[in-house]
Amino acid sequence: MEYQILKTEISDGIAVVTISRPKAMNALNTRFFNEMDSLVAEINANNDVRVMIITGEGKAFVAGADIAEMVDKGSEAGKAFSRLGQNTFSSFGKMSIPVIAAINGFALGGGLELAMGCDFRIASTKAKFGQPEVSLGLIPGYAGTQRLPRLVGMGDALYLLMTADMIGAEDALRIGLAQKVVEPEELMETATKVAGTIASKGPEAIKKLKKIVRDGVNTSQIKGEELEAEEFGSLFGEGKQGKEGMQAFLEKRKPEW
Ligand code: CO8
Repeated sequence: MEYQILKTEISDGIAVVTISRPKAMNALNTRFFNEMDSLVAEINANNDVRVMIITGEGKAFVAGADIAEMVDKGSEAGKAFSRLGQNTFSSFGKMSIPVIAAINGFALGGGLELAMGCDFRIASTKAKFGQPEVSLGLIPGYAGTQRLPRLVGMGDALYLLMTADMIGAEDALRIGLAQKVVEPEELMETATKVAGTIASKGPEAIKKLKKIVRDGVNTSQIKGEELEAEEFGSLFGEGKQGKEGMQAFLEKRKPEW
């Protein structure tokens, strides 16, 4: 597909995807979702990519769903637009590789929902977070009502959802919405460094971790522990990456994955 909104650079196993529609604060339209679905499929098929980073161009990460595109929709079309975004953001969790949001500026509405679909979030001190949908007479439609309470707890989630307050990066860090906050000029360097650290670890272990943690929170602890034991065991044995990692430690050398 020919990409107009997404710019992707791949180097050293890290794909940096920049959402680039800065005149509209990177607002999410149908074209964005089509491009992102296509890009996720391409990256899924590329075994050289070990981590994906998503960021935004200009002063916004993403300032929400495209209000101009949504305003004339009827009920069924609104529901379909909600489903479109839910599916795209869920696809980040289903990717076998980690997906990091590098939040450079406004992450509002659908933009915060996009960031919450990623595995974790690194923010610039200039980032602003919020779910302003109620100001428009709406509610979040890209799984924000479901992901926010799971990430930050019921009280902080309902506060943000009901007040539409925008919070800064330090508050986002405090409630667990961001995992790291850095100066704006250090954002991409930090995100790439974190991605590089992850990319240097056992690739199979990273993929299994993502799957077990994400599947585990949606099941019972007993089932989650069964899944963990199963996947733990699968890393042992001749030719397995766990065997190589442990052997390399004992032989005081770097593992060869
Ligand atoms: N959609 C469309 N255009 C937008 C959006 C948006 N979400 N955000 C900003 N823009 C446009 C502005 O209209 C403006 O365009 P123009 O230059 O043509 O007038 C341009 O971007 C620049 O914006 P501002 O002039 O407003 O820039 P400021 O720096 O003054 O303000 C803000 C920046 C604070 C980000 C401000 O633009 C703003 O409040 N934006 C809207 C934020 C918002 O309400 N987001 C939530 C949208 S609803 C949503 O995301 C629901 C998700 C679920 C959908 C479910 C599907 C049905």
